[in-house]
Amino acid sequence: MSLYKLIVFTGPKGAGKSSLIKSLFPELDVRFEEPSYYRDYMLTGGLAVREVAGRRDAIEVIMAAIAKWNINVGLLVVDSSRPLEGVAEPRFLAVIERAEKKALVANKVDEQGSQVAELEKFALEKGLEFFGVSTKTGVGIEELKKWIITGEKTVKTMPKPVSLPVPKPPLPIDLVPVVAKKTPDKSRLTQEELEVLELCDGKRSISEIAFKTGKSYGDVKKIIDSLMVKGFIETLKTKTV
Ligand SMILES: Nc1nc2c(ncn2[C@@H]2O[C@H](COP(=O)(O)OP(=O)(O)OP(=O)(O)O)[C@@H](O)[C@H]2O)c(=O)[nH]1
Ligand SMILES: [Mg+2]
Repeated sequence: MSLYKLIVFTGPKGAGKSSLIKSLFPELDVRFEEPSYYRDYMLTGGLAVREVAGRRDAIEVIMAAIAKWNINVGLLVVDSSRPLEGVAEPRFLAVIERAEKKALVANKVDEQGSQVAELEKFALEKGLEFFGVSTKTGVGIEELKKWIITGEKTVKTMPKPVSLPVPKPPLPIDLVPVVAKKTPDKSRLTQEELEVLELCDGKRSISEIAFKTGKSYGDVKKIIDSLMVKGFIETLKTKTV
């Protein structure tokens, strides 16, 4: 076993691993050229940061020794502006598999067309915590740091994708959210999400929920999307109006 408890950063080349290390731990003298295999930075308190090279050959070599790594936190860092395919390859998941705490970090949420919702859904499926961040704007960095250090998460925020149009009802069709048979713990939902979830009875449409809550259709749709990602809403039925 390694002497230090490791905070491991893995993920495809150019995802922003080095930038993220620098944003989280500005005191470190971070190098930006890709490591041959991995590069360590010492923190206080018996912790060390380890950046793993994203190349396939490097990860193959690393996997032979990984059983000896004492991984406290495993972070799969991905560029959220790139297609999901190729981002979450099994080799990256294997690197953090044995970590005590693991998370998918969607970096570059400042970029156009950032695929935050898809990545959050993927994280949920794989049992990973999820963080949307930008090392460029600083969004989400403090929340991620808090979780790394304390294991606690502040209010769950979904960074808004840049300039995606607010969905409008495909008139004359309205959508009816159907609550999942088995729902996760509601304690992590926001007040707004709880309010909307309460009104989902399998009959009420999004327009009707919007009317009841005084919110716009687009706002309710966004809340419903978030509830879907979190596993509370199973599907959306269409209803002709
Ligand atoms: N727009 C944007 N660009 C970013 C962000 N974070 C990093 N970058 C850019 O992404 C590129 C790669 O960043 P690095 O931090 O070197 O990524 P890396 O994963 O360490 O790369 P390798 O070690 O070469 O695999 C650089 O040009 C960064 O400036 C971000 O939040 N937003
Ligand atoms: Mg790097």
